[in-house]
Amino acid sequence: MTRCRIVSVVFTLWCLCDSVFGGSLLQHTSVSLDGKWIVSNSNGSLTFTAEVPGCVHTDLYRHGLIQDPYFRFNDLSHGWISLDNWTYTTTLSVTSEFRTKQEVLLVFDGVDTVSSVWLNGVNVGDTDNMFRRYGFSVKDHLKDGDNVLKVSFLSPVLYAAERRRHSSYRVPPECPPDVQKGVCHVNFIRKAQCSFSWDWGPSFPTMGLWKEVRLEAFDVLQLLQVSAVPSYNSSLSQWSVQVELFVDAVQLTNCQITVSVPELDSEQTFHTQFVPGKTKNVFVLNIEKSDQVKLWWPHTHGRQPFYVLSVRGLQDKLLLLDTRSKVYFRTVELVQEPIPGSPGLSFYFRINNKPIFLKGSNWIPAHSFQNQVSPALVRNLLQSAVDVNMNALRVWGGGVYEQDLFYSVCDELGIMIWQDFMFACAMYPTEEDFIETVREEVVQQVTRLKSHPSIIIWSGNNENEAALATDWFDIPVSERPVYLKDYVTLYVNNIRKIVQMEDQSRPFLVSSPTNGAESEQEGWVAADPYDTHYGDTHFYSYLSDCWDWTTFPRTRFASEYGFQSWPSFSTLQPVSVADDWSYNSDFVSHRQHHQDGNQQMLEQAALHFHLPNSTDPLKRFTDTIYITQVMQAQCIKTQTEFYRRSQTEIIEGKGQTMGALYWQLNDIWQAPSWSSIEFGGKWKMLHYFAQNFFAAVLPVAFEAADTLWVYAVSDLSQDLKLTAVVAVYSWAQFDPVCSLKSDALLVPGGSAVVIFKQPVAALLAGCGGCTRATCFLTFHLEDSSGQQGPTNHHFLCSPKDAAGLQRPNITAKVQQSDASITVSLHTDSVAPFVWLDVGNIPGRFSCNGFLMVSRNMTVRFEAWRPTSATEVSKSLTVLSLTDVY
Ligand code: BMA
Repeated sequence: MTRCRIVSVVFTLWCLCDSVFGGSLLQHTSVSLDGKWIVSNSNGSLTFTAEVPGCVHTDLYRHGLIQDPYFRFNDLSHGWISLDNWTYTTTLSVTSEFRTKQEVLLVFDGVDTVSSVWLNGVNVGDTDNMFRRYGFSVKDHLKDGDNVLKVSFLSPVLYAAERRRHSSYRVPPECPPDVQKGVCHVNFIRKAQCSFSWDWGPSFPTMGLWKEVRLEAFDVLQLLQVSAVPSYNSSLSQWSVQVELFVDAVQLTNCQITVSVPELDSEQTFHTQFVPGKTKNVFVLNIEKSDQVKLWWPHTHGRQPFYVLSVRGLQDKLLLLDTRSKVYFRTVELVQEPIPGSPGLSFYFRINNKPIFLKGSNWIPAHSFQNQVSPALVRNLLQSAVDVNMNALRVWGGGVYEQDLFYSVCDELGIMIWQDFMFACAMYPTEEDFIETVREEVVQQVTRLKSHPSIIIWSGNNENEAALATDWFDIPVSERPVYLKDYVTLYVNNIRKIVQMEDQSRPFLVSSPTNGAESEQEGWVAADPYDTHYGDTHFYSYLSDCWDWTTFPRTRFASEYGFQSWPSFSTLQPVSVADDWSYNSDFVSHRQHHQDGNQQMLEQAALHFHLPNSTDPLKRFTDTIYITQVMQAQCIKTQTEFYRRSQTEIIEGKGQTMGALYWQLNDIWQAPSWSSIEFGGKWKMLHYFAQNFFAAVLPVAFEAADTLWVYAVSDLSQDLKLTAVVAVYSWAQFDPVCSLKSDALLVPGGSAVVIFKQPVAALLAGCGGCTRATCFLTFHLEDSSGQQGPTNHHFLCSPKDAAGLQRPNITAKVQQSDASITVSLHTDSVAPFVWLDVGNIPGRFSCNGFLMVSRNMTVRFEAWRPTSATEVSKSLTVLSLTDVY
C-alpha cells in the first residue's frame, strides 16, 4: 500500500477564484493526498496502483491490463469496467500536532461519482455528484501514525439503473438509441451525461477521484474561496466590486478586512465577525477612479486587462487572511425587447453597452477521461478558436463544468462563454435527494465561476424545453403535467432561484434553445421553443441542400447548427487497422453514433460533388474523408454567412440575427462528428474556413431569384467606406474574364448592408461568353487603404457540373524560412478546395482548403512541436477537388 506523508506547510488560503498569488500567514496545514493510491475491483481479482487525480480506466490502461480504450471497438469490450465496483485505498501518516488542530477536513475537489468514504473503518461521508466538492470533518477519526482511507465506488451504471427501478414513473429517455452503443438511465446520476454515450462519443462511464484530494487542518478559520464580481451603476457612473469571502470558521472571530484595488487607488476597511461554520461574507468596494477603469472586451473588440484585488484580514495584529485575485471589469446584458416591424423580441448581448455579434462554436468535453485533459490541450483548443476569429463558445450541458484553467484562458483571450448547467436532452428526476445534490452543485459551480468575465450567461439545460415542447419522448398527454411540473421544479424553482441569488451580474436562461422571455410567459415551456421571433434556435437539416440558404431559419440567434464530417486518416490510423480503412467497414459504422450519419454525409456531398470512386481502396477511403470535410466546410460557411448577413435587417418579420455558434468545436475521440477540430487538435477544413467566415470584415454573396447579392458585413466599431470588387473567372484559365466594382458605400460598424446587386444573366452576358457552368466568382471588399477582409468565392453551378475544370498538377516546395516553414505551391490550372496535409505532425497551416486561382501561392506551416522542412516535406500531401474524381 502506498503512503502519503503529511508534511506541514504554511499556505493557508486556497481560493477557487483566479488567484494570482494566494498565500497566507495563518497557521494552517494542508497536505495533498494526490499521487499513488491502490485500487481494486469488488472481488479483489484486480489490484493495482492508481493515480489521483485519475480514473479506473486510465489506470487499467497504464498497467497494461486493458488495451487503449479508444482503439477500434474497445469501448464495447471495456464495458465490464463500469459494471464493477472499485475501491481506492491509501494510508496516511498523521502527527499529533496535526490532529490537535481545531478542525481537520478531508477535502475532495471531485469524486466520480457514487462512493462511500471510510477512514479507519468509519464511514465519514458519501458522495453522489461528480460536479461537487466534498469536505468531510475527520478530526475525531484520525489517529497518530498510519490511517487507512478508503473510497468505495459503486458502478455508476448499476447505480443509475437502481435509481430508475425505485422511481415511481419513467423519466425518459430510458436508454440512448442503439446506434450510440451506450448504457441506460444516465439522467439518474449527476455525472457527465455524455459518459454513457452520445451521438459523437463513446460510452465510458468513468469512476475515480478525478480532482485533487487533501487534508486541511486549521485552528481559527479557513478561507474556502474568494469571488470578486464588479458591477456598474450607470446613473452614478460608478464601478463597485462585490467581494465575497467563503469562510469556514471554528469559532466566533472578529476580523478587520481590507479590500483594495491599488492600481485604482481604491481601498476600504470593514469590521466583521465570522460566525462558526461555513459562511459567505460580502463586502462592497467602491472604485475611486471609475472613469479610468480599463474594460475587458471580447476578442477583436478590445483588450482584456485585469486589476489585482487584494483582501487582507487582521485579528488584532494577527494576519488571518491575505489573498490576491484578478478582477476584470465589464458589463453584460441580454437584450430582449420589441423590434419595430417584427413580431416577437430581440435577442442579443450587449457588452459594455455595445451590441456584439457572437461568433463561435459549442464546446464538448475534450476527452472521455478528464484527467487526460492537460493544460496544454485546453490552451491549444482555445487558441485555435480565437485564431479563426471566434469570440464565443458555448460550454454544452451534457459534459462537465470545465476546469478553472479553461475559464482563465477564456478571460485572457476574450472568449465569451455561454455556460450551460449539466443537463441535456432528457427529462430529470426530482426526488428530494436529487434536487438537494443539484442545489449544492449549482451553488458551488456559480461560486467557483462567477469571477470570470468570460462567462456572459448561465443557461439551465440543453434542449430540455424543446424535448418537452415537441414531445421527443412520446409522453402521453395525460402525463405531461407531471413532466412540466418536474421541469419547472428543477430549472426554475431551484436552479434559477439559486443562480439569481448567487449571481446577479449576468443573465440566466432556463434552456437552450428557448424563446427566453416568451417561454417564461408561456409557463417556461413554450409551444414552439424554436420560434425564430424569440430567443435562440438549434437547427439541423442534413439532407436538404445546404447551399440553399432559404432552408435556414432566419433566427435571432443560432446557438447550434451543423453537419458531420470524418476526421483525417492520420487521426484514425492509430486507433484502427488496415481492415478498417474503407467507408463500408465495421469500424466506420461502429464509430458513427448518429443514425444514418455516414450515408447522410455522402448524400449531402453528392448534391454538389462527384463522390470518390478510386479503385484503390485506401485512396477511395481517404478521398471520402476529404469530400466529407469539403462538404461540411462549404455547408457551414453558407449557413454562417447567412446568419452574419442577417444581423441588420428584418425580412418578413424575421432577422436581426446576433449570434452564430456552430455545432461543435472539438471532439472527444477519433470518430465522425460535427466538430471543426479533430481529436488531437488537427484542424478540419471547416476550421480553416471559419477563419474567413468569422473575419471581422466579410463580403457575403448569395443568389435570390437569379440575382446576385453581395453584402458587406462588419464587426468593427468604426464605419468603413467600402467598395465590392467582383471578379468573374473561368474554370479553364487563370486570369479573370472580367471584373466589376460597386460604388463606394458607407458600411456602419456592427452591420450588414447590401453593397452589390446584379442579375446573374446580365452579369454573365457582359462577361465574354461566360455561363453558369464555365465560370465562377471571387469577390472582396476594399477601401482607400486596400483590401478589407478575405477574398470569398461564389459558385454559379455545382462543382460537379463545372465545365472546363481540369485536373491540376500541383507541386509543392517546403522551405525553412526564418522561424517558420513555408510551402510554395504551383498549379497549372484552377484548383478548388486545395488541401495540404502533413499527417501526424501537429500544427496548422496559415490557410488551407482554398481555391487556387493563380499559378503560385505560398502558405506557412506553424508547427506545435519542433520539426524541420525535411520532415514536413516528407509527410506533405496535396489534394484538390478533381483528384478524387
Ligand atoms: C444537439 C446537441 C447535442 C448533439 C448535437 C448533434 O442536439 O445539443 O446533443 O450532439 O445536436 O446531434
